Order: sequence, then structure tokens, then C-alpha cells
Amino acid sequence: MALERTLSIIKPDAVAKNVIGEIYTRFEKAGLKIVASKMKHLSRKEAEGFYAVHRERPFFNALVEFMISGPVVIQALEGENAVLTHRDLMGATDPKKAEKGTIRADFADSIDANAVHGSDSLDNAAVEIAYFFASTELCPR
Ligand code: RTP
Ligand code: MG
Repeated sequence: MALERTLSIIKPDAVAKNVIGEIYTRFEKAGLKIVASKMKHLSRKEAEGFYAVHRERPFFNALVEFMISGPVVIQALEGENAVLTHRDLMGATDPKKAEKGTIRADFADSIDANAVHGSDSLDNAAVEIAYFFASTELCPR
């Protein structure tokens, strides 16, 4: 087992549903520690930069519009196998395909408004954490 960090975003739909605390509880119950956290209304430039890998995909503009439609809550999570542990908690991208009991099955409405983001690899996690947090903002415990 390896101690890892991953980046999590509670997307505008889940913030609007007032389930930040319920989602944080799932992280904590799974053994993930929140080592950095902030609420932010992303600018278009920030959202486009964050999702730059998806720039050529047909859903890119809709994704950016959605991510700037309201505030998000961004956190770095730390724990054993944090990247995969967090992806398992989230469930499949499309909530219709997400396993029962996952965050997306319980809180997401559609593939666009799908409640949460999570890094998909350890390398991307490092890049994504650095995109939103200075190293001095990380508080390992
Ligand atoms: P995320 O990056 O948000 O954690 O989600 P993911 O890895 O499960 O999905 P990814 O392929 O990285 O896509 C990023 C986000 O774009 C939206 N999407 N829409 N309409 C579509 O076919 C489609 N595919 C992806 C989703 O909101 C997804 O979370
Ligand atoms: Mg992704």
C-alpha cells in the first residue's frame, strides 16, 4: 500500500444541493484525510486550463460552462491508495452507470452535472494539486 495524494472537486451541482458535508464524511470514513481545502468560483480561464487535456473533446465547452456555473469546493486528499480509493467512492462518470452507494449514484443528475471530480492517476494528481494549491497550503497530518 502506498500513501498518496489526489485532487477532488465538489462540482457546482453538488455545492448547490448542500451536500459538501455528506461528501466530506464519505472521504473521512474511507480513510482519506483532507490536507487542503478551499471554496472558489472558478474563472473561465481557470476551468479551461484545468481541463486542457479535454480541449478537443466535443463536451469541452459544456464542461467549462458547467464548472463556472457556481462555486466549487476543491480539496487535496491523502491516504493509502488515495487516487483509486477516491475514484471508487466517486463511481462511474455517468451516474446512470455508477454503482449504488457511490457519490455519483447518490448525488449526480447527469454525465455533465456529475457532482465530483477526481484525479485519474498519481501523475495527474500531482499536476492537479499544484494547479490549485501552493505547497505551503498543504497540511499533511
Ligand atoms: P472527472 O475528470 O470530472 O473526475 O470525471 P471523469 O474522469 O470520470 O471523466 P473524464 O473523461 O475526465 O471527463 C471529464 C468530465 O467531462 C464530462 N464528460 N462529458 N458528454 C460526455 O460524453 C462527457 N464525457 C465526459 C463529465 O462531466 C466528466 O466528469
Ligand atoms: Mg477525468
